[in-house]
Amino acid sequence: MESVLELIKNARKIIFFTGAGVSTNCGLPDFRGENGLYSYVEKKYGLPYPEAIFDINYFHNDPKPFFLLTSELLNNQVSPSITHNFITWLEKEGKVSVIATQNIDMLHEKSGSESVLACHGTYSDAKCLNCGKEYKLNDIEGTLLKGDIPSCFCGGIVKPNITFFGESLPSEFYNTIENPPEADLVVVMGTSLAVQPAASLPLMYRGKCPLVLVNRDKTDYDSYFDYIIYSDCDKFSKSMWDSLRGK
Ligand code: CNA
Repeated sequence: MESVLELIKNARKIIFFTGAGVSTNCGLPDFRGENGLYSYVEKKYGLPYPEAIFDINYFHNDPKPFFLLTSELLNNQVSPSITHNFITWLEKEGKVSVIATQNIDMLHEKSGSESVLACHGTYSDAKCLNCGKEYKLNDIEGTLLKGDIPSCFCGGIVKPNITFFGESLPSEFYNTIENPPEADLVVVMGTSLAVQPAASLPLMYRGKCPLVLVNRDKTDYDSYFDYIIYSDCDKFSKSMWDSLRGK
């Protein structure tokens, strides 16, 4: 912890890479952690396998489970966690280069962070799968909250611009991979690093600057990291934040 504190103290260009684990304390389940979505969605929504909830091929056959889950997520009024707020504070202190997140919950933005790269998109925009007409969350929010399927005036299904398994990530992600931002520290928090290509973003800094992992469970990429802290993200963030503010 002491070494990581020193790294954060001295850094001016931190890249954060976050996953569902930074939002579990806000009440949003992750995928693969204990009590994560994968432990119950199959049964709850009658899916053939848990990943079907975010699988584009399955969605084309039966979009209803995704919209039921969406209604659950959006009706759940959540606030940013200590970790989201800590990262925002570091950004205001001029220490952050990019906050790359795999999350679709928009909690980094809600906490006031600006340099957010939403690797898997968010609910803020949507598109008709038939005619391509673009929508804002406001246009379809009422329908989403009810768990209904939003439809375009052409009759097509309006799908929120979040990346499903089987879809390409947003162009901003690939632009970032091609032109990697400068970093003097990479901090990865609350992710199993199991979803590619998103997980390749922090790992490409291996050997270029120190890599720190803060996660409750082990990941398949632990050996890539210079420092690993098996901890709750908020516990880690609070301890760092208190020390940096001299509390
Ligand atoms: P994951 O595979 O479920 O991994 C989450 C990791 O976080 C696990 O290794 C847990 O051990 C760890 N974890 C859980 N809670 C904490 C905590 N409080 N402190 C520290 N570690 C914790 O999820 P990933 O993000 O790695 O997988 C990427 C998917 C998940 C992305 O496509 C997301 O869109 C998707 N997802 C997002 C959300 C969200 O937006 N909040 C929720 C669920 C899934």
